[in-house]
Amino acid sequence: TTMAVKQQTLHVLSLTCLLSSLLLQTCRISAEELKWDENGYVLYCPCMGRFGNQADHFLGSLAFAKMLNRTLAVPPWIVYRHHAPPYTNVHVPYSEFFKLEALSAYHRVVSLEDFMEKLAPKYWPLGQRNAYCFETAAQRSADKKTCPMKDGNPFGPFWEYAGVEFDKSVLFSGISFSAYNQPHWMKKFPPSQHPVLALPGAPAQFPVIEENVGLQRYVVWSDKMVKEGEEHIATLLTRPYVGIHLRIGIDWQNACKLLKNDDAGPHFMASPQCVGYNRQTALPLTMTMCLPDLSEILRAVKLWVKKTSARSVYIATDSESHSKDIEKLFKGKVKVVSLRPDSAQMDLYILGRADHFIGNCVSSFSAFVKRSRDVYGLPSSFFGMDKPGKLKNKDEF
Ligand SMILES: Nc1nc2c(ncn2[C@@H]2O[C@H](COP(=O)(O)OP(=O)(O)OP(=O)(O)O)[C@@H](O)[C@H]2O)c(=O)[nH]1
Ligand SMILES: *[C@@H]1O[C@H](CO)[C@@H](O)[C@H](O)[C@H]1NC(C)=O
Repeated sequence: TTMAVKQQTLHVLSLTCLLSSLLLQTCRISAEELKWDENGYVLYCPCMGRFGNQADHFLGSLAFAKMLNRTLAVPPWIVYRHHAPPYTNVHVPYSEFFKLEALSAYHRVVSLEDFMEKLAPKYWPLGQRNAYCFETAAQRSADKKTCPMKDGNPFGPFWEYAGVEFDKSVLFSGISFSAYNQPHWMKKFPPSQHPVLALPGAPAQFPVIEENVGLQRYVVWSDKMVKEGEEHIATLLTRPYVGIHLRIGIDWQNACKLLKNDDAGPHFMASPQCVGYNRQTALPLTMTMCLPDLSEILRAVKLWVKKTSARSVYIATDSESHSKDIEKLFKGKVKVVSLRPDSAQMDLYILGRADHFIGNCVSSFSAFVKRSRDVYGLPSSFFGMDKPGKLKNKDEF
């Protein structure tokens, strides 16, 4: 029966298609002929870090493509599923999580998948697929002249997913991705001779530079994510709710140790988001900000629950949730929730919609939430820093 239903649906579909294409010509949505952009394309592998890192790099890459007036081929997210099936990297198209169209308000984009399927066969044919990289990167290859596009994980699997073999390498040096170098890029790689700039990594800095933080406004959740997220919020939480991000797992404990050992200074991973982007005027970065202990977690949660009259707390965590300790704080009067099994993107969504958010200063996962909330003027603080950008925790509230 299912087959029959499917057949029938197909029938109806093709009929509707036929009709509308005759009458309205609207049946070409999928075929809405992607036009080749004479100003060229930027392709890159989001080959550094996990979601938060990839998101930071994405914003910078979007700005880079706009700077060169090239269309950005938006890559999928690389999700590392090495401890659960399918025990390998998963490539999740951008539009699974976010609206591709929303990016167009800022700049021209196409998904890497569409680029490869609909444009590459004709305009970027086999035999003409150049890789572009820094000379220093090519130094690592056997002949010292080949870009290491597919060497190792996640590089190899990524370009395999995209279906790309590279034919030739084009090397560069003495040029950065900053706005200052725009004329250099245009002169060195005019789109007429270099239509597709395919790069082994993001043409961007980590963490995202201050001037690109605002591009977060174009990263808009997909309808599917919104629907699912709102359902979770409605069933699990009572507003107002405080959302917290606990980045306290073993990998993070090790990362934060670097702060103790050498004098790393206030800029460490995503910390500019709370200490300030200017190195000269940056506030000190404390161990508590990197790795809050249980007493700091409880202090901050108590403060903000009280301040916002919250009726529930949402905990997103990379390991332990401390939900029992947090529940005890409020003697059962505040509902304490975390999602199991957890999903990074669902956590990000729910944290983004909280009435108040307490994040981790050094984590780019927290930074994604902070930036999204800033777009809508929603309040955020950090463990170890109640007022971002201000020196002391203020007890005045
Ligand atoms: N579901 C979920 N996953 C988390 C949470 N915190 C961290 N993770 C996972 O850990 C990863 C952390 O890597 P990033 O997103 O790049 O962010 P980061 O905190 O700067 O961490 P590093 O990459 O280790 O520097 C996330 O992408 C998630 O996969 C959380 O609260 N919930
Ligand atoms: C940028 O590229 C678009 C699309 O190719 C083109 O229409 C536009 O004129 C270009 N702008 C500049 C300033 O070159």
